[in-house]
Amino acid sequence: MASFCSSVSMILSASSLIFSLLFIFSNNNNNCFAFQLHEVSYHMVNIVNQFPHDPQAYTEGLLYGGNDTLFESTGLFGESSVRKVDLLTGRVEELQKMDDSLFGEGLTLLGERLFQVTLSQKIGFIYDHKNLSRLGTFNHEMKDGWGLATDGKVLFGSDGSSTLYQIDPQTFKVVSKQVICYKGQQVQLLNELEYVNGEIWANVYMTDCIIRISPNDGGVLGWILLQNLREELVEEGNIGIEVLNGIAWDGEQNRIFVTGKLWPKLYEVNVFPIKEAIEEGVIEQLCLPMTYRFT
Ligand SMILES: *[C@@H]1O[C@H](CO)[C@@H](O)[C@H](O)[C@H]1NC(C)=O
Ligand SMILES: *[C@@H]1O[C@H](CO)[C@@H](O)[C@H](O)[C@H]1NC(C)=O
Ligand SMILES: [Ca+2]
Repeated sequence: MASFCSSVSMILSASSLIFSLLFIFSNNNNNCFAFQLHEVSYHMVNIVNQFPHDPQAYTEGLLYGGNDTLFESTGLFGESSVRKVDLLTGRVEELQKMDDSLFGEGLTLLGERLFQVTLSQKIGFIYDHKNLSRLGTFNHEMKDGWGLATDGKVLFGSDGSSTLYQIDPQTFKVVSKQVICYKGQQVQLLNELEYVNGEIWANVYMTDCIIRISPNDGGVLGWILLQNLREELVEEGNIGIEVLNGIAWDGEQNRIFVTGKLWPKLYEVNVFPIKEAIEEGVIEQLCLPMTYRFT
């Protein structure tokens, strides 16, 4: 009887704890559960290789197209373009300049076609991957056009919010969407995307962090901290560089490439686990600049 009572009271206290946690987080009105779906891991990078990158390229989309070739989308009004770039030399082999009224954003390659979204508009463009000639346009249902990636079936999209979208590549309708949360807080400003070995990786705008997301349930798998790259560029005297943005995955050779807006270099990086425990609040400080705080 005593054990029955204590287990009931344990259940009651456990459920009231869960209730109060849910209350705290729903009070924040942020659609986040208090618990994590996955054990979150933390990684850093070291540099395996570095390649030249056009320091005028305001990188908004990046992907690997095989045969040491990258595809890149650049932004800014009057400067936007889609490019085919030689990895080793950074040489721009093909360039399709966009209309001055357009701001290029996320880019992905599905089959032989490149899909690109644009800032502040619902319009996207489709290009032939060989010669970058424009094949058509589409309209999407996201609030804005920031990042794009694909697993070869659906398009994954971001719009600067905490939502990761899955989009039908034929109809461009949103087929599902997930709010991405870390420790009960929305991860806002999801930007450039990459599908990497069954995961979605996203640059968080204005940070040197990449978040790893499970496309199955929207749960956070981990964080990759890349502060060392921009620090190195600044130490080398590159004062005009902007934020980290642009992840490309070579699935054949399992290589990860990253760059940033106006960065003179593109890095191949090795991602490795951080040995030390991550102190409370560090990830929030480094990776969640827009977090709503309970103060
Ligand atoms: C790979 O790139 C090289 C150099 O640009 C080119 O000569 C070659 O034809 C390409 N191969 C394929 C399969 O596209
Ligand atoms: C680009 O390639 C496509 C498909 O191969 C072809 O139909 C089109 O004529 C080419 N455009 C130019 C400008 O070469
Ligand atoms: Ca990418």
